[in-house]
Amino acid sequence: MHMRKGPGFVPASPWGLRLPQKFLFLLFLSGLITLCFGALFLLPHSSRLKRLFLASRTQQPGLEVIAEVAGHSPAHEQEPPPNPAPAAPAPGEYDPSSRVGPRRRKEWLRRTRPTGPREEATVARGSGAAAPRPGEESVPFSFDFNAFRSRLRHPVLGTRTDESKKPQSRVRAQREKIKEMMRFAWQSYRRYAMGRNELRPLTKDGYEGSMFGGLSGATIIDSLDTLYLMELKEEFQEAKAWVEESFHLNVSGEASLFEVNIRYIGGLLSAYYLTGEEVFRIKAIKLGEKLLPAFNTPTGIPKGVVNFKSGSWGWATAGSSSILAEFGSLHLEFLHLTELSGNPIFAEKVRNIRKVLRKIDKPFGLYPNFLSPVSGNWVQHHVSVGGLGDSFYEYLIKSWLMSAKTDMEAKNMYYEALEAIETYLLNVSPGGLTYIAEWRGGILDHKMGHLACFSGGMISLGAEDAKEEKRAHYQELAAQITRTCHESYARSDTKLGPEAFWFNSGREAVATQLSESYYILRPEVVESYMYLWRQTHDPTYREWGWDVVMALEKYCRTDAGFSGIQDVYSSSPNHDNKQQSFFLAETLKYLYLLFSEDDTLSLEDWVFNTEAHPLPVNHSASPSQAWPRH
Ligand code: DMJ
Repeated sequence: MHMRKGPGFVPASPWGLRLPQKFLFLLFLSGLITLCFGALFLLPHSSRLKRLFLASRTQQPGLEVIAEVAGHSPAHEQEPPPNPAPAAPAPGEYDPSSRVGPRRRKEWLRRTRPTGPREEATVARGSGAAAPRPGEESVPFSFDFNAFRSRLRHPVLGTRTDESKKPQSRVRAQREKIKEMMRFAWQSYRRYAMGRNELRPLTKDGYEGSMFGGLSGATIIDSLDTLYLMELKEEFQEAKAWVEESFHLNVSGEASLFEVNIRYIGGLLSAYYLTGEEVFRIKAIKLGEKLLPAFNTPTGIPKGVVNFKSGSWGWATAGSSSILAEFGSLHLEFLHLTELSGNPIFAEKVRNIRKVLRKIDKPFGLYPNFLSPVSGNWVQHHVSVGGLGDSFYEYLIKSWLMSAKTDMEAKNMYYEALEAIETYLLNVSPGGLTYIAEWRGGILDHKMGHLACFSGGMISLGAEDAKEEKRAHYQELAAQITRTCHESYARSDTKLGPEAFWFNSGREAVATQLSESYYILRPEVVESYMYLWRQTHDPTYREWGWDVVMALEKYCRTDAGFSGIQDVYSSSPNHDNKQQSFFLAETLKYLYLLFSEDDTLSLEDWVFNTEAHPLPVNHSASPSQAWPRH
């Protein structure tokens, strides 16, 4: 039918549409296009498509965010220094990098998001990572495990040259004995307390404790890397299966930020770096996210306790203070959480803590143990290298080492703090024992806690990077402090050391009251033996370590696991009925390493967090990259 042109009349389009209809159609079409693109960019599961579209132009998220946090522009600085030659795998050692070619190893891009589905599949295979099981949460970032492994200087478990040279050597037998102790501790736990936080060996059951906010399996997570190190393969698989199937993060209690970080996050991170199993990486990141509300304070200094349910940091206790060793011992793990997730927030949180500590006045250069997260001021002037302060200092020197010696700020803070400690806290007893006292506003308590005995190892570890004129001095200081800690063991009936020992009234390196005479399977003394052994190869440290092994066997071994004892000065001490998870994470691990070759978890490749979980040195660090540098 022919239409006549008249007012308000619009001719039909070639498809028979009139102008208003055409306009409406175009409007609808443009709406549809906008909707599609909106979905592409905004919906959470669109990342793969986004990569297809944007691959060539996007920045690598991990690098970008970490470099930004470090105060560097990431724009043109993504190529790391050439990787060192990949370490050859130890005989029989799992070596995921063997599945990939050299080109692939070289490519820094591999630590970033894959650029397409095919590559994604390759990365998953090449990384040796088990694909997440149905229903398992994943994180939208992939870490290039192969590239990381190829940068290590040594095979993870070492070359075991002592074994090939002297298969029946004494040191090997000693190591085997320690391995047997670990197997026994693990099997007892598994038998009586599997899934609980720790084992009670006398009552043959488990308990949860109040530090973990409803999380369970602390012993399992703490044991993973020790089982791996000792090649207790079946036991490792049991532990891993539990993490996969039963380690649930949907808990709602109040947890210690510090304890969850050093034991759970540290344990999961190490397990990931040792094995490349995705489940550990994913759970570490998810758990790390649950800790973030602790930082929502006026200063960003986290409170010690985080409520997993409300996410609050406990305003009800706003008057209370945060503890130096707690908020100062997050740095290593949180940098790795950013490294493995591509999410800068973890690194930002710990860098802010640094900033606050850097700015604040320090009495005589000392760091008091309590700080208000509200005002950012010290709450009282109590300084200690033992409990409340200890691992803050440890994390400074280890941050320096973990950054492949690029984090100058950590280095400077560490050596400045050590100078102040030496000036104001260090003493020599009339009997010639060197010790680090505790400082209360200028008055000294002439005592050392067992916890402070880690400092021999720390000072030894940091000695070689000190100013040249100080190096020998620090090495000697480390040896003297370790000797004092050994004395605290040697002067007891059990040859195990008390929780605290004094230098008063003619009594030296002994506890002065029953309430300080207990030993709860702590690691700090054998930790120092291990570091001193690696630095000096003085056989004394192995002898001292072996004395501890014998004492543990005699006084702490029960029918169903190891237990702490209530009085180290009694030749028939009562047990405390606790097999602490750090006994498996730390004490047995450090003992085992004391009787291992230096290239087993080499200190060139790994730093141990304060729960003895090995975290890798960032060998890809360069002036332009990821890790904080000043
Ligand atoms: C461990 O949980 C850690 O070493 C922490 O830093 C302090 N104490 C215990 C072991 O004694």
